[in-house]
Amino acid sequence: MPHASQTSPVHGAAFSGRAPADIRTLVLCGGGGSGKTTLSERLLLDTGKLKRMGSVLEGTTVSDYTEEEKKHAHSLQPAFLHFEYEGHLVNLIDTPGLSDFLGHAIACFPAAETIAVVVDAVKGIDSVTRRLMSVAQQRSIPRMLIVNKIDEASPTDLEGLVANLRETFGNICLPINLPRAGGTRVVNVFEHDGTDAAGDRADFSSVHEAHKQIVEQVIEVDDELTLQYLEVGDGKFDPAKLHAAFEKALGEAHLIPICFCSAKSGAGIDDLLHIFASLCPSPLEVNPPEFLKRDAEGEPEHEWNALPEPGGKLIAHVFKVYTDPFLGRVGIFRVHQGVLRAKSEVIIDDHKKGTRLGHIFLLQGKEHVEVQEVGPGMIGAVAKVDDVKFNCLIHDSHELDSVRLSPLPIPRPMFGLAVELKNHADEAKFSNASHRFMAEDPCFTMERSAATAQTVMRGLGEMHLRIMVEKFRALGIELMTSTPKVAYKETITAKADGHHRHKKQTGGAGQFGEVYLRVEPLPTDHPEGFEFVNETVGGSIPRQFIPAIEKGVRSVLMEGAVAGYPLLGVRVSVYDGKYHDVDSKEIAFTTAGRRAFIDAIQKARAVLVEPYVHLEVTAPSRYMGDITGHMSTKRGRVQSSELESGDTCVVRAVAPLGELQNYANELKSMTGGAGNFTMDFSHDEKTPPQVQTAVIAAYKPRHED
Ligand SMILES: Nc1nc2c(ncn2[C@@H]2O[C@H](COP(=O)(O)OP(=O)(O)OP(=O)(O)O)[C@@H](O)[C@H]2O)c(=O)[nH]1
Ligand SMILES: [Mg+2]
Repeated sequence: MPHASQTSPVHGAAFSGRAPADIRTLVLCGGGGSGKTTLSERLLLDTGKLKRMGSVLEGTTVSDYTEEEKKHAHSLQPAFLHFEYEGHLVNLIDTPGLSDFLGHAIACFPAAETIAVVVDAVKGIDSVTRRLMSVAQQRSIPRMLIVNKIDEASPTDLEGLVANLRETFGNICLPINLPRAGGTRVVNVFEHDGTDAAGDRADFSSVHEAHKQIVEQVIEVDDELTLQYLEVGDGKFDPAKLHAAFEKALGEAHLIPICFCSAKSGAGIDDLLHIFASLCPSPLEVNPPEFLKRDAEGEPEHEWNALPEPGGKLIAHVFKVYTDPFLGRVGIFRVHQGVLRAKSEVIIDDHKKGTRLGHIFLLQGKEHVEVQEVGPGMIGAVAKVDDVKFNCLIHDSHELDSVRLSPLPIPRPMFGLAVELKNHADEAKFSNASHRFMAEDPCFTMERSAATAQTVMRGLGEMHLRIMVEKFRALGIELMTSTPKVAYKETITAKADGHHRHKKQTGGAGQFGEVYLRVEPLPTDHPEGFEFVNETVGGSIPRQFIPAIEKGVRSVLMEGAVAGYPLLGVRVSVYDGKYHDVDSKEIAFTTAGRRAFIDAIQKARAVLVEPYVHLEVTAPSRYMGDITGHMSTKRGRVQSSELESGDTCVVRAVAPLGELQNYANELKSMTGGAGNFTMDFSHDEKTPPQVQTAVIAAYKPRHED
């Protein structure tokens, strides 16, 4: 449901900023190289923000301003742009499209009212397009499709692409404009019905038909309008009357408009801007972003909606953090309610103590303009506040301490690279930089694995990690890299009992504790992978020693019991034991618990499991056989392989992550660079017996306490 009408008294100082009804915020996302950055450049040029259009290849665009972006000619992080059109302020977030940087794009979704997915007119739909469309749908955010590069495609190609889009994303996808004059212009089919001066001239399809289709789709959301439409007869309905219904159709995912343009030639840009300003929803017109709130400790969380009005209590969500050479740590936020003021005292998440903000800014690429206040619906930046973290909430009332954004489906970093410092003197610098990069990139982690004695960085793909290595180098930290050893985990497959009696007599007071316990497997989807239950009766072990036993048991989890890998999927029930009035101490029960647990695990048919990932590969259909065949050499299982219209195929498979360290390159050489894929954690699965035997044999146990 869209927000209720907003009329409430102004809270605190008067707000002189932009009215939410005037603001349009869009995330521009879509496959790598589909033209988002060039399109942003064109939009800035045509709205007077630029005198000359920059070029991605020459490294002169507003969006791709970092050294890494210029070098690779791809966006690697979101860029924040804004311009005015038809009396509205349009905020545009130009996001990276390579699947290795997808997390950055998805992280921006809660900041926008419209997700505009750019599709390359020649290359068509790829895995990234599908993924973004599906995330936007899950979050109930209005979507639109922008078919770019129409200068390169024939009318037949474009007509085929429309059919593909409708087949893939449903018949709710309908053109809102159509190319005409050989792709040099477009005609808006929502506003024109083919009978006026613009005529019925489109490069394919018919203005009249397309008008009828989109109008009928829109009015379906409103019974009253449907009746009126039937009375008036087709093609003679004033589209100006359809605004509310149009917003409703977008909000209910009953319509996904398709627009055509060429960022290069400028075709369709005016109409795109007109659609942004006149038809994309304002913050007041959409489904509110999904926040959760807990009213009191121990109670379940419930949905909570912000009201985008300046009078309310402040709620701003930080969806991007980066380090600027001059400003230090910068947090980019979207204000969802109330007004965020420079130098004000705010609360971050549930911190007890307030935080004093410094200067706040609006952004245009790397340029930042200082402002005094940022109101609801706006995107701003705050600098030099160390407490500001990715995904935190900035607010001004302890009543809102428990509010958080419902978790976004940001891809989990699976792809690993083992790293080692060339120069050990860089240890402290390396640790600082690792923490900084983890704070800035929701899809990057750095961890030390005790089992493999390796430091492993994880990200979404080979290119992502290569760029991370370059970022370390830019800070003077040289890293040596290698393929990481597989991150196995241990789990058990049978129930077993364990027992240990710990008794030590050294001079004075001794140590005594005896524990009987049982272990059994937990379901693989158990959230924590561990449960500890006290089943003792009659005080066989006094209550105060139970936490000590749990501590002993837990001490085994990290280092495993059979091969040195972390252990998961175990329920432990302590059911009996003995104690001694004088000699029983916590330490004695910690040791007894630990040893009894190891005893049980060794009898519980422990196995090694390894991470499996879900892969979705899109490529020209002639490579389908190669892709599925190659999967079987990787111990992978193909789940589906489908031919899509438009000469592409989609292969979905699960495979062990350890076999896919070089998949990006392998796919590239298999498909001559035309294939692409997304990869996501699927599940943990038992390793083949020969692998397991070898790994266990190589392990030298350390349980010598
Ligand atoms: N012919 C043609 N080429 C275009 C058009 N738009 C962009 N390009 C070219 O396509 C290439 C990729 O453009 P970008 O703007 O970097 O694409 P992007 O979507 O920002 O790419 P990522 O940042 O990697 O996601 C560049 O060489 C552009 O010049 C267009 O409308 N027509
Ligand atoms: Mg780009």
